Amino acid sequence: MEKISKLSKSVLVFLILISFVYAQESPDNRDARMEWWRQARFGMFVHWGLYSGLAGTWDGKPVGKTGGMEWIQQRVKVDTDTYAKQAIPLFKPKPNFAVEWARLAKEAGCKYVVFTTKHHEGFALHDSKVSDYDAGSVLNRDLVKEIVDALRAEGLRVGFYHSVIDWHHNQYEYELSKQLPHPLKGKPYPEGKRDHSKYIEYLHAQVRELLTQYGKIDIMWWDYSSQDFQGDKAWKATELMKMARSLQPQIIMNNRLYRIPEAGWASMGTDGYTPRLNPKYGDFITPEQHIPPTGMPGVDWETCMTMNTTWGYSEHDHAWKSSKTLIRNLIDIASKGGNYLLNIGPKGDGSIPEESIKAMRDIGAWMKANSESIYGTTASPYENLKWGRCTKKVTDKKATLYLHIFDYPQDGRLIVPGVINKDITAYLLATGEKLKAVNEGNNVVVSIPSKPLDENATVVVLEINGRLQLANKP
Ligand code: FHN
Repeated sequence: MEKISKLSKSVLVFLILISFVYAQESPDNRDARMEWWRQARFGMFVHWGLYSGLAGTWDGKPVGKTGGMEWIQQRVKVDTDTYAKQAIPLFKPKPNFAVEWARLAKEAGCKYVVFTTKHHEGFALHDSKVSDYDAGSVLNRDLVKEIVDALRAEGLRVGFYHSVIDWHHNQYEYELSKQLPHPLKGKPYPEGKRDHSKYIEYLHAQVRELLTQYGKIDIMWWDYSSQDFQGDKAWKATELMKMARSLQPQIIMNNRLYRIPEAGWASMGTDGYTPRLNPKYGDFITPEQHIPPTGMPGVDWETCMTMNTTWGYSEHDHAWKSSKTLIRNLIDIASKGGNYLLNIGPKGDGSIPEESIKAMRDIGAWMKANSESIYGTTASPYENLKWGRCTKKVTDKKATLYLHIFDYPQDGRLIVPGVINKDITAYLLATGEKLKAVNEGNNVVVSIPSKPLDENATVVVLEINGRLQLANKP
């Protein structure tokens, strides 16, 4: 048998490897990869960078009371040198800041944390070999490593938010897009001309650093593209995603390298999503500051949301959502089959605003008693319910409905519409207290205590032996 030369053998191995990595992922393999994320339902978002130390203040004056203060450089329209001179002295991460983040996320019941490795300002939180605008060069610290280690110590999954927009890089051709923001837009390039392909090389090099130096990364949260600047033209997106998958085969990525309908986008609005997603453009769509009115069967989605009105810390923004609102958002989103990525914006030293700590602890207290009605559930069988929301777990032997009561029926009768099964039991999730449940026509009526157990949401469990049978269900 003719001897195969050493060279052709290694070429053969390489081709097999590449074809394996790039082979279309089967739906079953994709489901297996997405499983933990779909079960998780709840994650913590963290926006933290040089903007955090500025805290919404520039030259001693508030830049604004609402809106994203992580955009402060864009709002005051200054170049990076001017911006960094004011921002860097105020960015002083204290020791063990990340341990506080991880413990709070755990206490709140989050299963994953997505944090900014680099936001639009372009300052990298890791120790980058391809930049001197990074934590390694400026602080002699690798903040990404500190955060990743803290998250793993609490058993949390690790997600990198990475901005493809970069206001600092001197080859980033901001005039190529009318829709993406840049502090210098409208002004000529300070260096005369730029070569965006050099920026793309830099972008890919930093992503490679992030996906090779910090162990297993679970999520890549790209941010963001516009209709006039996206995909391969803007970021060599196909190559970037292929690289990410080859370095981290189990990684889950969002849809924000693109802004086309096939990637789940209908407009430039952050609520401008459309319920469709070709897996080649990402694994989940990303409604922002917005909960879709109904579920999106067959599409993985995650609503990301601030607790006040800014992603990055602002000392002037006091428009905090109540804990009840945040808890009900989590329930509402889970009842529609989505995930909730709730944001905190730590200060320049890494400490978390008191209001965010309280909110996360309130959520954690509710989750301590009721998380079974969130984790691992699927969307409600109902379009809507007068008194609240429903999540469900279905096996081949039984269906469990988790009935989250927002508007507590004063007559003590919780009407569960359309359930015609007879073999049913009901109880309060938090205490296990059994409740009377009877069939009345095509409904089940559960007798509930006169007062809500939990003002945020009292959860009644309705266990149905056998297959769930709903009247008028097609
Ligand atoms: O411009 C960013 C914004 O600062 C923030 O990071 C959000 C979070 O999803 N994403 C972009 C706006 O859609």
